[in-house]
Amino acid sequence: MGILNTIKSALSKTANKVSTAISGKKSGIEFTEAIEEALITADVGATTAQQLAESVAKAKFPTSATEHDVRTFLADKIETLLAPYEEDLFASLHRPEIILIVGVNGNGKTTTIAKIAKMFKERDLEPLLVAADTFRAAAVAQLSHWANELGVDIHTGNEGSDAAGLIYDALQKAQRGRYDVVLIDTAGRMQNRIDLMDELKKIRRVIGKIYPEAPHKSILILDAVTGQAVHKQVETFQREIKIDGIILTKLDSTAKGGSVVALTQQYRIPIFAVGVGEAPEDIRPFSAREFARALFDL
Ligand SMILES: Nc1nc2c(ncn2[C@@H]2O[C@H](COP(=O)(O)OP(=O)(O)OP(=O)(O)O)[C@@H](O)[C@H]2O)c(=O)[nH]1
Ligand SMILES: [Mg+2]
Repeated sequence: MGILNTIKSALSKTANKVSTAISGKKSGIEFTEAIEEALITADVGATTAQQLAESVAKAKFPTSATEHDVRTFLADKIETLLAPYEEDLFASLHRPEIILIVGVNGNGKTTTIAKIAKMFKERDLEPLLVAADTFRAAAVAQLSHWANELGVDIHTGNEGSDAAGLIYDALQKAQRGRYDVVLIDTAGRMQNRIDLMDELKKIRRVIGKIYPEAPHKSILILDAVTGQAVHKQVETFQREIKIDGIILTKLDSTAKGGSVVALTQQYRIPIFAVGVGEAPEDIRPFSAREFARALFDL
């Protein structure tokens, strides 16, 4: 499946909602309200939904306008909103590029590391995976499985060992090695666990001791299925540790794909990529145009 089609099928649940709203007549208060409601259900955020519905009303579509015309109009508007937040995972890489992956339990951190590692490998850049989720033995096994599958190196420690210490060792190994990118997996943590947030701060400090400018990217992994609750997660992680951007996972299993729009507009946070399935190849760099068009099934 081509890139565009993957995003389209990932966003089809969201697109269906919007299409249904537009399928009736093309003017009047009911029409604009239906559009606003569909956009709110897709989680683009109340403010954006209202603005977009208003701009549709202002555009005064003639009765001859097709559903396709309206969808194209909305997609163009959303593309403009999203464009400033397209962020390239491969822009201005350091050697090695140190990437720290953080987020709430089960959001897709470990899976996303496998996906990112695969993308780097495909560019002939060698990754080192760091299994710094020392809370669960299964977490190390999970990342080891992917390392094996992808044929890349992994640094592991003992269950229950200090994550920051393990990362320190891994980075020393990276300094001696031939790695282009170091991908650090961390334990899932709820945004309200202050002790775990402090651990992340410690991890950042330790990384900075070996590579003063690192982590070069701290990426927050968000689960699109979570809907509105992702806002709290962005707020907390942004406040507690510096976040350079997000990767939104599980777009394939939700009708709330519009949350990307709300997140960018509210927090001005860049998007590196989106996850569209469970396999290592199920990731796509974030493209405002592709995303906006898929959101309206174009
Ligand atoms: N459908 C779908 N499933 C995904 C995606 N990304 C991850 N998953 C699944 O979500 C579940 C959790 O993924 P993990 O990568 O283990 O999440 P995690 O953040 O590392 O979880 P913890 O380490 O427990 O905090 C797994 O079953 C993954 O296969 C995605 O883009 N789409
Ligand atoms: Mg994990």
